[in-house]
Amino acid sequence: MRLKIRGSKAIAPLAIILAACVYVTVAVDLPDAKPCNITIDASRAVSVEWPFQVAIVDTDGFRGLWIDQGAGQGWRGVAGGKATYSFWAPSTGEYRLWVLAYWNDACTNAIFAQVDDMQRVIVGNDPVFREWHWVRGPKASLSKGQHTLVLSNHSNFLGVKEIFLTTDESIGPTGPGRTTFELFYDDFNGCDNGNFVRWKQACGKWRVESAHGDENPNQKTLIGESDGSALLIFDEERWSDVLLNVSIRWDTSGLPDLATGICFGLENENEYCQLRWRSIGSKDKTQMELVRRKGKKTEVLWHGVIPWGRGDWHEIAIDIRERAVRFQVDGREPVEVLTEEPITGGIGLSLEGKAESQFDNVRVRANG
Ligand SMILES: [Ca+2]
Repeated sequence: MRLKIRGSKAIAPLAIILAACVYVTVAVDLPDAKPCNITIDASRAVSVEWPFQVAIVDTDGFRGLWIDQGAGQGWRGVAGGKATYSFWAPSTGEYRLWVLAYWNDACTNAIFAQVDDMQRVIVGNDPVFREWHWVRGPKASLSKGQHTLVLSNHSNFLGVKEIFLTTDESIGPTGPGRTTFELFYDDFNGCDNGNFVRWKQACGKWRVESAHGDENPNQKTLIGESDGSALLIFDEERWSDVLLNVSIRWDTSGLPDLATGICFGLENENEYCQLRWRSIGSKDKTQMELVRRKGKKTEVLWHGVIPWGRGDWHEIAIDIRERAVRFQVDGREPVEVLTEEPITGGIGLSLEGKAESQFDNVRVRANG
């Protein structure tokens, strides 16, 4: 296994930092304040199982890991395949994983990653296509010593050139390729006729439809339908300190007590924070509320009446900090609410009453 320090000019100073890391951890074996970086050449796997292969993956002749188009998607159980890497962590600490990746399209933009016996997670689902770029993965708590990373087949028609682990959250990888802080993205246009199987349908009816008829049949949106309540959740990951964006089209002119909402800090289908828009029988206004739900208890943390065109798409931005939520509708003046309890968890989309609502472009990005 070859580990290299990125960039020849950086070798001397980084080698000094590395040496410092090793010295301190030998002495006390505690996390080191100085950053430690590990770069793994994706073409240097200990073992590679088809449909992964080591191939020349770009026009500069750079070798990397590759899965051919049509080889089979792992998430559907069509094909397996994995690449196993062994690497040395020079210091005990929390390491952020980054992957220098190439995705062809929205159907082929993710890979599974597993460090040691930790939970396997999805890396990717970002909307950068046909361009090498750095994708931010999860954190791994590593002790000083030898570790194993397994990349396995989630989608096909993709490549990986490098893997980078760092204890420094303030930096992304250097070197070629843009950096994306996308953690999750779904525009519902995707593959397999609007695949949204990553979401869980807790209740209500959910479907993906073309939003613009024959004009643009490839542009699809998610439609939620409720006969009392509807909830769609994504709880594979627990997020905090993130920016959540969602586009919503919701008719507010119906009966009072109809509502649609965006959930975050979701523990389970009965426990979450929610930004929701209640119908007040108006064609151009809605009652917006920030609530925290715990079982049957609903606590309203903030409320206000805001302008809302019933036939328009509205852009919602929710900045989720550890004990604060800052939200913004259509780029207008943001509202900030402090919370007593920390906010960490999955996300969701919801409806209340006999109602229908449209959602699109759900995006989660790391803050900073
Ligand atoms: Ca869409």
